[in-house]
Amino acid sequence: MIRLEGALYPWRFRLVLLLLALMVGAIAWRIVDLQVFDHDFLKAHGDARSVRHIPIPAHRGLITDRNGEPLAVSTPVTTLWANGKELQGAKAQWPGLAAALGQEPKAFAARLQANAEREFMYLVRGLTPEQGQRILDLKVPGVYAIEEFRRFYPAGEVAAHVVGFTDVDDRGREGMELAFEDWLAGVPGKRQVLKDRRGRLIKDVQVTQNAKAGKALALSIDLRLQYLAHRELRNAVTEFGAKAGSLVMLDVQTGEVLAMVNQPTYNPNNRRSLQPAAMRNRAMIDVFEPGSTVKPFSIAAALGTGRWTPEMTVDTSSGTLRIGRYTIRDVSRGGVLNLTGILMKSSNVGISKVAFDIGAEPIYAVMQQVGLGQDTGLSFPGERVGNLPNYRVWKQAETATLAYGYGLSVTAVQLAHAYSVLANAGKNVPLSMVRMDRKPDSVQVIDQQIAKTVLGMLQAVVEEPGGGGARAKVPGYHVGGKSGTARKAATGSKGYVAKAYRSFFAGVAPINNPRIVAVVMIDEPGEGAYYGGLVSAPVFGKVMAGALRLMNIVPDDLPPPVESQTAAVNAGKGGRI
Ligand code: 59J
Repeated sequence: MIRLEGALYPWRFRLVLLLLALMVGAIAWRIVDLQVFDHDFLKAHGDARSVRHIPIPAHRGLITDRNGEPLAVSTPVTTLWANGKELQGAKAQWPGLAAALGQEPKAFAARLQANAEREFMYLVRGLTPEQGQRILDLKVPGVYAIEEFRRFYPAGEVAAHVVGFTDVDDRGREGMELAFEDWLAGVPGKRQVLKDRRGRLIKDVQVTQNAKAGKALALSIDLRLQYLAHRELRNAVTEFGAKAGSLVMLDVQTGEVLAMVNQPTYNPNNRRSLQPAAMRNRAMIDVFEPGSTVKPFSIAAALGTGRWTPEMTVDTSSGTLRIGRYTIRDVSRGGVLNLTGILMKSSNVGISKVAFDIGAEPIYAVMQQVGLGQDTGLSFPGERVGNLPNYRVWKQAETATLAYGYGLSVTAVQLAHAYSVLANAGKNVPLSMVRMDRKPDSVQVIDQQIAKTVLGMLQAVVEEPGGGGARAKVPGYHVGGKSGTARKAATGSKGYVAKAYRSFFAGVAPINNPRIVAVVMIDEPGEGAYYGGLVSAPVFGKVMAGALRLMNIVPDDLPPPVESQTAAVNAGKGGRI
C-alpha cells in the first residue's frame, strides 16, 4: 500500500495527479466543444465532402404541326462517361468495353491512356437506354452514366428551317426551338446523392427538386402542305438548275403560316456535314427586290386616290419611258393598256406613268400598310425586316422603279403577307408561326372594294389569254396571281448582274372566297427558262391544287352538272336493284 506520508517526494506525486486531472478536463472540454458547440459546422463540412446535388434533366416540350403531328420529340438517352484514373485499374476490361461501344480497341486504349489523369471524360453520348445499360452491366470500374434527353426531328429536312434544332445541351439553337426556348425548355430538378472522395456514387439519397417539364408547342404549319411544298419546290429547283428557292403558304383569314420551305435544306438529325447555305430559312432571313409582284399594290394605291378607275388607259406602245438620264423599259410591247392590261402585260412603262400621276406618297402608304419592308412581329431568329425607303426621299425615277418593285427589299414571308391583305378584302391580319385558336384582330388598310377589284385583275392575269399566269391555274378553282422576273442587284457595287434572275409567283385561291395565299421564289434558274411565269407559276399551281384539296376547300369553279349523265347514273343504279 502506498503511504503518502511516507513518500519520498509527496509534492511531486500531487503534481502528477493534478496534471493528469487537468488533461482529463481538457479532453472532456474538447469533446463537449466538438459535439455541442461546433457540431453544425463540422457536420456541414463533412457532408460537403460526400453529399452532392446532381441535376435531373427536364423533358423538353414536344413541337407538333397544327394537327398534332410530331416535329420535334425528346427521347431519353444515356450518356456514358468515365473517370480516367479509375479506368487505369481495369485495363483487362478495356477490349471488352471497346467492343461494346463499337470502337476500335487500339484507338480506344490510346484515348483512355491519353486521359489517364482526367477524372471526367465522355465515352459516348446519346445511346438508347438499353444500349447504355448493356455497357453498364459490364461493371467496368470508372464507367458511369448520365441520363439525358435528345431531340429527334421526325419530319427531317422537310420542316428543318422552321423547327430549327437544339445543341448537345438541349438548348434551342435555331428556328422555333430557339424562338420558344423559354416555353419549351422546362426547369431541371435536383437529386441529392452521396459520393466518396473520388466522386464515386455511393447512395442516391433523395430528389430535392423535381424537374419541371417544358411545355408543348403546336406550330401553325400543316405537315401535309409542308411535304407537298417541299417536294414541288425541290423538283423545280432541280429541273431549272437554280441556286435556291423559297415557298410560303398562308391562311388568309388567320395569318397563320401553313407551309414554309426552302432549298437547299438539311437533315437536322444528322448535322455532321452541314453546309451553312443549307441552313438558311431564306423565306424570312433573306431579302430581295420583289420586282413586278408589287405592281398590284401600286394599282391599289392608284384606285385609292380616286384619280383612277380600272378602265382608264395609258399608252405604253413606245416600250420605253425616259426620265432624265434614266430609261424605263418593257420586255414586251403592250400598246394602250387599262389597269388590268398593265398587270397582264406586266408593263413597267404603264405602271410608271400611273405612279407619276399619283406621286410617291400613296404608293408608299399602301406598301407600308401591307407590311412590305416592315417588321412582321414574328421575331423569328435571324429574321430580316428589309427596307421600304420613306417616300420623302423618292426622286422622280425612284417613284417609278419602286412602283414596279425595285429600290425596296422584302422577305418572301412579307410578300405573302402583303398578298393576304388583298385576299382578305383589305384587312391586315398579323402573321403567326404558332397555331391560332381564334381569329386575331385585323386592321382595314385597303378599301374593301378596291381589294376585290385588284383581286379580279389578278384573276385575269391567270385566267385570261396572254396574262402571263396561265401555268398557275388550278382545275376546279378560280385563281389570281402575278408573276415576276427580276434581275439580281449586284452586291457591293451599283447596277444589276448580267443573266442572273429571281423568278416569282405570288397568288391566291379561291378567288370567290380567298383562303390560301402562296409565294414562290426561285433564285437564279439557270437551265432553260427563267421567267416567273414559266419557272415559279407551275410550282404555285401544283402546290395550291394540293393544298385546296387537303384543306377541303369548296371548289368555286366546278362545271355545272350535266343532266343526261346524272340521269344515266341513276338509271344504272336502278338497273342493279
Ligand atoms: C427584267 C428588271 C432590273 C432593275 C428585265 C427581266 C428593271 C429595272 C432598274 C430584263 C428580264 C430581263 C431599277 S419580263 O417582272 O421587267 O415574270 O413572266 O429586272 O426593269 O428597271 O431580261 N416578267 N420583268 N426587269 N429590272 N431595274 C417581265 C418583267 C416582270 C415576266 C415576263 C417577261 C422585268 C413576262 C425585269 C414574267 O414583270
